[in-house]
Amino acid sequence: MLERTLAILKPDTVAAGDAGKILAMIEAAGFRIAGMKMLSLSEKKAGQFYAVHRERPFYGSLVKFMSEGPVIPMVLERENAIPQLRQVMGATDPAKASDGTIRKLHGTSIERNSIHGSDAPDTARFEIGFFFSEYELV
Ligand code: 3AN
Repeated sequence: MLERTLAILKPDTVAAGDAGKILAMIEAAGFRIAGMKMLSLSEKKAGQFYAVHRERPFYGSLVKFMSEGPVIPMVLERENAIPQLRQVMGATDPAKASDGTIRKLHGTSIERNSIHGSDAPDTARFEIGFFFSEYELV
């Protein structure tokens, strides 16, 4: 089934100048870019995006990280986009991510792990709507 997911190239990726390399990996993995933009998240917006993690000990630090510089949110489309993107991303902790994955290649810690990808259809719907309106998706 053709599916859409939300990815975010995180501030570490953009600051390192690695956005293009990661985009190339995503396209090579068969995703079509249905929407893309660059913006800076305020701490308030980052906090809203990660509201599900509000009670976790790393929430404050995660919100600071996600608002420290520009990010590139994008909507990606392919068959089984949600699990397929998570496979290309690799495990949350780059140290545990498989060889050749984005996080293994570009992540530097469990927090500064280069890329976000939605984890389920309901979160994908929420996260796509968080950044994009219908007319911005092609
Ligand atoms: P994933 O992004 O792999 O779905 P989540 O949803 O558990 O992982 O975590 C969301 C984000 O929170 C991660 N991408 C990472 O930046 C950060 N994070 C997760 N676990 C930790 C942790 N133990 N310490 C610091 N940051 C974390």
